[in-house]
Amino acid sequence: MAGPVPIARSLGDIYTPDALPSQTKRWNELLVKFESTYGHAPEFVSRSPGRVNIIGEHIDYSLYSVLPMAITADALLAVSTNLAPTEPGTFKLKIANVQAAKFPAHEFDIPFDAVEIDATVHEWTNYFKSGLRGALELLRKKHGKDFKPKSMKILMDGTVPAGGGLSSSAAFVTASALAIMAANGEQAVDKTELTELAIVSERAVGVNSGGMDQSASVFSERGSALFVSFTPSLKARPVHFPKTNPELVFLIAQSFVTSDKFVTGPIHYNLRVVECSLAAAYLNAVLNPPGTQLPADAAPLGISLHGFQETYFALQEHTTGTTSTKSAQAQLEELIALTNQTLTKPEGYTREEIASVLGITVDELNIQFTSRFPVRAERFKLHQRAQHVFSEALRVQQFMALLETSPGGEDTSAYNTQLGALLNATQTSCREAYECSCAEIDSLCAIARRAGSYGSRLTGAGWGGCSVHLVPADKVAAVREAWDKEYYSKLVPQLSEEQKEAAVVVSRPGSGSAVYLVQ
Ligand code: NG1
Ligand code: MG
Repeated sequence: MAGPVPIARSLGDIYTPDALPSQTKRWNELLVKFESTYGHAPEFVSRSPGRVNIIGEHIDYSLYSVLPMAITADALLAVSTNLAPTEPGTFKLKIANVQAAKFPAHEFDIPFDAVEIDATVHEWTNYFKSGLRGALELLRKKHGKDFKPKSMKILMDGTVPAGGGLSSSAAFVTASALAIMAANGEQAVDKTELTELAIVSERAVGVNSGGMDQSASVFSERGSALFVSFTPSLKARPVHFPKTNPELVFLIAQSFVTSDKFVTGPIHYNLRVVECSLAAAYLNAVLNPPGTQLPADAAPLGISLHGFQETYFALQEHTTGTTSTKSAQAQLEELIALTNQTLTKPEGYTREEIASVLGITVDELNIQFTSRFPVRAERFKLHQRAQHVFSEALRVQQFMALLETSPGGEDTSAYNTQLGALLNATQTSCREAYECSCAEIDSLCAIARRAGSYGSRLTGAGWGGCSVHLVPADKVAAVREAWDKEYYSKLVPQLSEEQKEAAVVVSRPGSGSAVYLVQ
């Protein structure tokens, strides 16, 4: 799994047979467009896919393991380094997009050592620049601080819908960082290095994200999902689904509600990140001995609910002088009970209340927790957020345990139902405790379940975007029909034919990042 990003020799190395014809056409169009834009062929194409998350929602930034898989939709960057800088001490970037009307072309002269990103404006090239900034840091570490980056001409084609919960941003940032590494002569880009730099880079665009998407985008392998864990260090391993009868299929359905983290971060995504770190600090202050410090881990705000779990159980062992035999699942069950006893205010906690429990001033609290990314809230719902995170981390463990047991027997309906029940429980928790669903996603899930889905839930950040459904293969047509009748037809005339076509896809686990050398 670890090791260098593969160099693809044919598109068959990248796409599943069913996707190949349409992708071949798209790649040819990209190469032709590059030539007509820049006057010559590109040297290579860097590619990173979007992902769908199967289970483990909103827990990556609390450093709990997650189970996503890559999808066919991806970001492609065709690149050439045949370009001279014009200003001394700088390199040049020419960047264009095949969707020129939506994403206008730009030219930049960038000083060797300072990539400026204005995160206050919503500009598509910011994602490229954030990958650029991270990749250059890594290149300077490797080759010395006087490293001179190559100038580049770039043409992008992205098919992951933006704001759709399928991680268009991570696909773009990882493809960008990979393109820059390859353009600067790196023949073997290490997957872990690329992922870690993309995680940190994406935060430069204004979202305090976890590391699931970048990991899924870089590490995925065709035909399997990916189990990603973040502690003690980033690890990803392929996971296969056992053979079942009826056979299972993942369907992804768009809600067409766009949720843009860049715009709504202060009340949605970034606020949840803050609430989870505050919950960790609060539980630590109440449940651990006075003065206990949580580990400064790689979570966005430096402490995490997972860090609290580790510290809490390590201290328990220390005081009782025993070595804990508690399984991860038993620990999480205990944490759920402790959350109920400790965080008793469903209406949430004010800054003053939290600061006084932590023994710090409100100013100190603001500096530590809410200064990096702006958030807007009177009260922080620590009980609900911790409840969701611990129970979702537990569901991931339960889901993995099921995948590791054989379904057994001729008919595996009971096993399929158990898998689905965990997905349904995630949706309930996301809707009620984490408040990251929306009426449209709830409705897509209810319709799908009525038509035969075992388990239906939002995927990605939520508040709109996409949903994922575990459906028996023989019910796919019925579920599609039900959505058409009860959901999509009601959105007409807002939806174009093309959108309607793309609204529902059968998701086949695709491959991760690759560099494709153009002959
Ligand atoms: P989306 O919005 O689907 O890209 C986001 C985060 C993930 C994870 C999920 C929720 C980014 C780049 N990604 O995914 O890290 O926290 O929400 O599980 O912000
Ligand atoms: Mg994203």
